[in-house]
Amino acid sequence: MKFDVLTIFPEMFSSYLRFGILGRAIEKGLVDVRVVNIRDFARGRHKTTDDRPYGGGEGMVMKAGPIHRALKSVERVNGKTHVALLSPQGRRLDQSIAWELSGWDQLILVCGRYEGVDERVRLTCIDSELSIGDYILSGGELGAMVLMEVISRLIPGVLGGERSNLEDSFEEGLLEYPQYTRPGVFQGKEVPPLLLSGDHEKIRLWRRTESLKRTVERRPDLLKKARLTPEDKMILDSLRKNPEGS
Ligand code: 4GY
Repeated sequence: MKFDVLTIFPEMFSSYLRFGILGRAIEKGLVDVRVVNIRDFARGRHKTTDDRPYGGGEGMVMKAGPIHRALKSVERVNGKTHVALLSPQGRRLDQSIAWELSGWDQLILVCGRYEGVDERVRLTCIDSELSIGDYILSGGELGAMVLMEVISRLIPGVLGGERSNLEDSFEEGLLEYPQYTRPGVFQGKEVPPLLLSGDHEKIRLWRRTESLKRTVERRPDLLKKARLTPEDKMILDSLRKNPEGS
């Protein structure tokens, strides 16, 4: 997967991209990220990338020309390229949209700032508008980082073989079960003794029950789309009778 990010703040990406799973994926060549400074395509003595809004009002609008020229400068890979603008007006990202986007060979991510980008950029250069959530950021950069991370994790080889995405219960539309590590007692709270029993079938069933319990309590909306097994349905039935889930 190739990502090209267009931004007026390219330095925001340099440290983030060096660390963690995404950093390693780049090192391994599984993911390629190029960051393009929109200002390099601005004109005039002041290299301005923004201007006052037609019709008046607060703030500034990103000019169409620099973004358009920056986009033209991006080399298109052999394959399918998709150009996305990060904005709260976009289609809201979730795990299934991430899977869909992972099918492209190249994603060009345009990061806006100020009050937004000139509408004609969206009309002439943008294939889709994407939002990472219903809140307002100061720019699209954090959205681009979230998107690159979420999509990279879906690429084969990016997560170590021992931890595939498919065992992630979130991938099935459920919340994760609680995790414990040493010490066995912390602030008077014990690790559930079952986890020390060595009975792997009992542990699997307990974890699945905890996942389902949490999802029912915190995110019942997720259950509608979740991929539930016959066993899950039995667990949910018994939780309805006994919500503590003994
Ligand atoms: N939410 N999801 C988001 C955002 C900031 C003005 C356009 C979001 O993706 N991006 O809030 N972006 C705005 C700021 C210009 C981007």
